[in-house]
Formats: sequence, structure tokens, C-alpha cells
Amino acid sequence: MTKTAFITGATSGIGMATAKLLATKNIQLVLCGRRTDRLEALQQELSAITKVTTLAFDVRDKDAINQAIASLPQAFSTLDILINNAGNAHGLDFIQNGNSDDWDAMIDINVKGLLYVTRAILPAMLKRNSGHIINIGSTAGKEVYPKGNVYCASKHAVDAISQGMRIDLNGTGIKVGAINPGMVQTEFSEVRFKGDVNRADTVYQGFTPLYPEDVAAVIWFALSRPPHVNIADLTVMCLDQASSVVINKQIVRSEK
Ligand code: NDP
Ligand code: 8X3
Repeated sequence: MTKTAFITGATSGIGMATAKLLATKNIQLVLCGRRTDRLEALQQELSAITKVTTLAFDVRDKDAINQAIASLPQAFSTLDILINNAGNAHGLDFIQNGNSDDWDAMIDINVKGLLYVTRAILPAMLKRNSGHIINIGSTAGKEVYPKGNVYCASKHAVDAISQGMRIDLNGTGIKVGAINPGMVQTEFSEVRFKGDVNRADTVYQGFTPLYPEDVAAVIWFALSRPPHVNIADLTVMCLDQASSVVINKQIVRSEK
């Protein structure tokens, strides 16, 4: 039977690549994000391949999440897969210079948003004793790097929540896994640096980072395991990355 996947943060990067890949795997899609123009464009593109609907909400808004899910058409009301992907870093500052609005955004979106969406979707999965939840963590949830402080804390929280969910849902038939990518070239750094595209580009210069399609392929690997196999926790980095701060960057000098 055709499964339905609910993907948060489908308007860009890892979420969009995952939507495109799952569409080719005969999976129906509920695509979520705030940017409705992008949701509509993606729906139009993927509707040729699979059934697609969209929900526009901010993951910080619990009521909006609940209303959006309640509004799903009957054909999309059974959610088999939840990809908790929406999230970003906001700012890159020493803790002593940190902007509390950035801190609020990262904790509210990356941690509380993930919890709100999960809480809204889990009860129906529990009734059916089946479902698959994949939380997008990060290498930033496994270690801490200079100026990463609160973003790393938010991803460490995702790591803890994923473990906690797996424990609490043990025996229910629901799979819970975390996929933790290293550096992926998406709009992530553009958001982190508040629209400074030049600064964002330098993050991925001098080495070959992961691309969103690489992470989507790993997500599909987790989703396509047999019923008795759960990919609990998986870290993926590009070849040139060994840790958050050890990256094999070739410095290209334009002049001697
Ligand atoms: P992008 O900036 O390309 O995508 C982020 C997505 O999250 C967008 O679709 C955006 O949609 C959505 N989003 C952000 N804030 C909100 C919000 N308040 N409410 C609803 N949706 C929101 O970044 P990535 O694809 O790289 O990031 C996806 C996930 O991967 C994040 O959780 C990130 O932490 C994680 N990650 C990224 C890595 C990287 O190096 N890029 C590495 C490891 C993990 P919209 O703006 O339309 O709402
Ligand atoms: C994103 C990876 O290293 O930029 O989660 O924090 S990193």
C-alpha cells in the first residue's frame, strides 16, 4: 500500500531533496514549510509523480500545527512517516556576544518545533501501532564547536529527544531514528548569516561538502529497511570532514 510521508522544512535543502526522492518511491507527500510559493512550486513539480499536498505553518506555532494537521484531506490523513527536518542555525557568535533572539529561534524551532509536530502526529501512529519517525540531528548534536554553542545545544537536544522517543515508544511498533549530517551545502549558512550569501558561500569553499541529495539517500536507506530493522542513529559526513573543526580545505589563492 502507498505510504504517506510528512516532511517539515520541505521548501529547501535536505527537506526538498528528500521530498523529490520519496516522490520517486511511490510515497505520497505532505510538504510543510512557511514559504507558500515554494510549497506550491514543489507540489506542482511532484504531482506528476505522486500525490502531494502542502501545509504552511511555522513549527513554533502549536495551534497552527494542530489546525494544519486537522485540515489534511482524507487521502493524506494516515501519516506513516514523519521527517522532522525543519530547523536552522541563527548566528555564529561567542556565547558572550550571543543574540538572545537567535537563541530563542534555535530552541523554539529546532527543539520545541520538533516536539510540537511529533506530539501532533504520534497519537494516530500509536493507534495503528506503526509509523516511522526520522529526526534530522547533526554532527553539531554529537560535538560542540567554537561559536556553535546554542545551535549545538539544540541539536544535542534533538539527539536526546530521539533517544528518549525510541525508549518511550519501544514495543509500540513505531520506529524512531536520527540522521546526523555533517556540513551540507543548502541555504543553512545563508540563514545562519542572515542573508549574507558571500559569507555563506565561503563555508563550502575549498572542499566537497555533502549535498542535500546525499542526505536524502541516507534517509531513504533508513526508510527502506525491512520491518524488523531500525536505523537508530546514523552520522554522515563528506570525505573531507573528520569533525566539526577538522576539514580538509584546499585554500585557493587567486593571486601570488
Ligand atoms: P535550509 O535552510 O536549506 O532548510 C531549512 C528548512 O527548514 C526550510 O525548508 C525552512 O522552510 C524550514 N524552516 C525553518 N524554520 C522554520 C520554521 N520556523 N517553521 C517551519 N519551517 C521552518 O537548511 P537545511 O536543509 O540544511 O536544514 C534542514 C535540517 O538539517 C535542519 O534541521 C538543520 O539543522 C539540519 N542540518 C543541516 C546541516 C547543514 O550543514 N546544512 C547539517 C546537519 C543538519 P521555510 O523557511 O519555508 O519555513
Ligand atoms: C549543521 C552542521 O557543522 O554547520 O548542522 O553545525 S554545522
